[in-house]
Amino acid sequence: MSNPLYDTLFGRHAGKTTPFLHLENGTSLSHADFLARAAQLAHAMASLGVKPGDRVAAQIDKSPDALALYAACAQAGLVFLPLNTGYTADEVSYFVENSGAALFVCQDHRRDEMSALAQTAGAVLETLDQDRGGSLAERADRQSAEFETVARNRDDLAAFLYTSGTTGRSKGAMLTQENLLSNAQTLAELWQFTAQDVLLHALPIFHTHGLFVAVNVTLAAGGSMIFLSKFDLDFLLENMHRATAMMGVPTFYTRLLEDPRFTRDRTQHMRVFISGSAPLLAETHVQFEDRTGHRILERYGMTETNMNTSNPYDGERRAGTVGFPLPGVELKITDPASGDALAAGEIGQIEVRGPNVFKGYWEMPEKTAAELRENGFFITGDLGRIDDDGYVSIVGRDKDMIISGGYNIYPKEIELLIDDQPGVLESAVIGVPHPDFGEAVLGIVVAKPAETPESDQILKNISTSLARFKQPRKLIFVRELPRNTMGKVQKNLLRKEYENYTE
Ligand code: MLC
Ligand code: AMP
Repeated sequence: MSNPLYDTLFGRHAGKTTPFLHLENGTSLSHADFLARAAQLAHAMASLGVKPGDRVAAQIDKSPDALALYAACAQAGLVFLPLNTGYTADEVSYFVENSGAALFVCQDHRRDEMSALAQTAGAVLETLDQDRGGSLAERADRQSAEFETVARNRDDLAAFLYTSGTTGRSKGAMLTQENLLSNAQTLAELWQFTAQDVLLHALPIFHTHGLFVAVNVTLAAGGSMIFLSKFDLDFLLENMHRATAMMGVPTFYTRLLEDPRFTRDRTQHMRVFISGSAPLLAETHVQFEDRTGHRILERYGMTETNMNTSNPYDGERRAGTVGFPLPGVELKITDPASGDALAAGEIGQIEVRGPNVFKGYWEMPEKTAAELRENGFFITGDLGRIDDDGYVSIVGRDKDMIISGGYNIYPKEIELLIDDQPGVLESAVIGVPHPDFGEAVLGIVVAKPAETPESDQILKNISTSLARFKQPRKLIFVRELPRNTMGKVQKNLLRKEYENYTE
């Protein structure tokens, strides 16, 4: 009986007493101890009646136990559904309910806040905290450290990741074992990861980048990770000499560059710095090389597809591009209107096909059909071009989306909430340049005639429904929104008008 994802990423490290996770407190956890914990968590979930194929939603802090929960889901044949810890209960209730999760694991201090939504959704509620705290951890402590791996096929679902949409409703992207495994193996080989690698892991583990790229690639190669609970500049600087590789969003690299302590000496032990999730400015690329001698390796991916392209490990890492399609991944540029492939050099929508591309959106056949063609090509919503040498560049987005510090924010979701506020006629939410996060969220609001809604009150009202990172930094009141002849709000004009807006 086999379970390709578990066997390949986790099971084959059974019995290894070498460190897998180097923790902030100076201790480390071996592969064997990590797997024993995963087995205990798998038993704990089974004892709660969770069965193979069930979804397990988890909104928990980053910790060895949080990662072991992912391994436990793989071993028990459960579909892992990690959630951003910044989400409010309002946001979480949709995910738990929509996914039909059998189990919802939350932070211990939020148990009361989450109990009603778990009950409404019919999910068992358990808690998990750092340092092996919480009800699920306590239950796991009493279990056997060996669990019989549940048989799975490569085509079985391994994870759901929710991604918001331009209509404001989040969609559950269904990822199979094959999606995750093929991508991890391809990337590990391409980026030449080995068992000697030590990855500086400062990303959250509730998104593709931190979990399926950083963790899976390390596991596929048998390496280890310096596992930070969150991004911590001082810790990164002090510990970089122990690492060989780092993965981060562009904000990680701009923050490092802003610090004079970040010197060539500190990066001597490093083999590779990888960036993705948001555009890396060519200027950052150049500054980084000037300071350290390293050329950042930029790659491009998304929730629905894992990684699609990467700059080469050996060969020219070209600033401002995301490199070549990964082995096994087809990428073409098409005309958004006709769907026909465009010639090299022309700008159009990026479409991708390969073993990395997801199964579709959970219980949303129309949305799946609109974005995932019958021939297997997925319409990414990104606009790009391929140059004569085959390098892919992303030049914009066909979808209305803001990327702030690597987090995706869909304006529609915020506009719907603002428009609902007393005294508001309508609104447009845009991304404006931000020195740290790349883009920041700005709300442009039109009041109803003769009404004067208060900016602070609106922001306060929407804060209960919206994660902090999605909340507009400011609201600007205008008499009307610019519209084209079709009546569509011209966000490009608003972005231009407020491009120099600073907080
Ligand atoms: C935190 N804040 C943000 C923010 N992160 N605001 C906007 N955008 C963000 N990304 C806000 C907090 O709400 C808080 O607000 C204040 O900033 C400080 O919070 P913090 O927790 O101290 O922030 P910090 O730890 O510095 O976080 C910044 C960050 C983090 C860049 C380290 O956002 C991060 O880890 N980003 C990575 C995102 C990621 O993994 N993306 C991958 C998606 S997968 P206030 O007002 O309360 O002080 C994907 C596919 C692919 O896209 O290709 O990879
Ligand atoms: P997500 O929906 O969180 O998976 O985010 C995926 C989106 O992030 C992609 O569709 C792109 O718009 C963007 N993205 C990821 N990597 C890059 C990159 N290297 N350069 C520019 N945009 C990127």
